Amino acid sequence: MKRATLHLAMASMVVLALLSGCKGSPDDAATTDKSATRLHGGSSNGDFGPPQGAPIDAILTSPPMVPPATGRTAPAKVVVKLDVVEKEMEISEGVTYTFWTFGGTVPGSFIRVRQGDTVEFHLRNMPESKMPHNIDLHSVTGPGGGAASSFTAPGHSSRFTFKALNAGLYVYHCATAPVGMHVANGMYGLILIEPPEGLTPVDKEYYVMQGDFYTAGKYREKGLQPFDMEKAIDENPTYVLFNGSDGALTGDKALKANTGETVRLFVGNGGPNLVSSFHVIGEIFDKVWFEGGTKFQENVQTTLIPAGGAAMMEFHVEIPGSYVLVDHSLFRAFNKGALGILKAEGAERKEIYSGKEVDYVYLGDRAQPNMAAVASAAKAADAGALTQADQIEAGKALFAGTCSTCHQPDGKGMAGVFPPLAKSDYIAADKTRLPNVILHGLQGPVKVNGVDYNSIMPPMSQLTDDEVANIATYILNSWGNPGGRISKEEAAEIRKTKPANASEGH
Ligand code: HEC
Ligand SMILES: [Cu+2]
Repeated sequence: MKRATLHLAMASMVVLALLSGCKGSPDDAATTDKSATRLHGGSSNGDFGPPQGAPIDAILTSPPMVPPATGRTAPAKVVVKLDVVEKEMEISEGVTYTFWTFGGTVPGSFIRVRQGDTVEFHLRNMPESKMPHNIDLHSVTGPGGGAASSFTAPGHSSRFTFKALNAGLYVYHCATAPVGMHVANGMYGLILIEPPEGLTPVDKEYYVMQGDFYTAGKYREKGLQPFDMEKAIDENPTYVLFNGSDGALTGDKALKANTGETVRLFVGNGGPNLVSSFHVIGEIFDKVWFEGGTKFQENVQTTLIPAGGAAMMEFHVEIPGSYVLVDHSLFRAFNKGALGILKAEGAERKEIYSGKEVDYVYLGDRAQPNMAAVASAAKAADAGALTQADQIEAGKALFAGTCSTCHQPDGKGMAGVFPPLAKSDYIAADKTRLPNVILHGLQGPVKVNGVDYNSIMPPMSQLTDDEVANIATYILNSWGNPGGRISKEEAAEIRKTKPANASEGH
């Protein structure tokens, strides 16, 4: 593009700065080291002329990975080929959902180009698809963001071209009616339009995207779960997730970094309904490019990411350990799945932080390496072949997250506060007391093994009937308790009747 115009723009900004006479305002501070970015800001400054050289095939990555920097200094023609794939995947251990995806993952493939690039977009809808789909990229200047020109029936492919005039981090999503449903099924992802000078190199870059999901069954209710339109309209999600599944970023799949490194997160929010209060427990964002735009804010604890919006953030990692990514609307994090881990390795720095892992306190059951036992018990139950041993294995994993915080991993409780479950005469007197207490809680005086307690246990009615049955069966067969078994049908019956000593909550 014409250098003269650029220089003019530059000159007029200098004049403006001089005229306003302000110096060192936070606004200035935020832009000085990247002033070039601002000069290229706005779509009228983003056309650097026709593409140069041979067309380039875009490198697309699946979450949580991010394609490498374009490393280019001139505008290019970039060819993006994205496939729409409808497929059944796990939304949680033992729970599946028919996702509609861009590139076979939720969120869809990450696309990275440079401002001024001409993007030739090919959208292919797999022949196996049942629905037509299209794509609206928020980075497109033009009506519909590409939606009308990309409407693609199953087994077809469409093509359209746009010039990336504005730098920034943008959401793309399907915009086929009913749009909310296509988005709720996972049809969204991120496209980064690098500023012409590129982004400052960092050690690690990751791609994380939040979304809310609406299933007919409860949270973690096993089996293939259909979409629930009523819940979606009421904006009452069953799951709120990072990267499309409960546990997509925990256990072995946690994000990784080393101390001394700078991590950059590209975080989007597909919605369709919720706004995210994105936070990393134990870190402070050194910089946040809020709303995915050009300016950054510094020293931020929690950043708001609107539905259909994004943010870019950087932080330097000083201390090894687990950092927990959450939506700080906390019931979403701990009861609907909006939780991920960044695991940092390296040497301790006691002068900054004294140590002692807090994973467990925050994570509960997600601190477990895997919940495979829970999934295999669910499968066995479906097949009508659930054994007591399956139930005990599954119950053990669930107990670790749900009950052990108070009753302790060895079931011995805590003197004067939490009664023991180990060799409990209260449990031995009537095995149905277990599912009863789990589902309805317990309050008021209770005597266990000759010791009086008078406290409150909250009801754990968020657990499914299977889960209640498995935890109860595990406890009955552990630590000197009398043995026996609770079935999911018994749990379902007990759920319906509320005893007099139930505690508040439901
Ligand atoms: C937040 C702490 C807490 C959690 C979590 C918790 N309990 Fe309790 N539990 C208590 C307290 C406190 C009591 C005593 C209530 C009272 O004094 O009336 C209790 C009592 C009980 C009792 C009856 C007394 C006994 O020791 O036999 C059982 C059985 C029991 N809990 C099982 C469970 C199971 C199973 C879980 C996990 C699903 C669980 N609890 C989770 C705090 C907790
Ligand atoms: Cu669609």
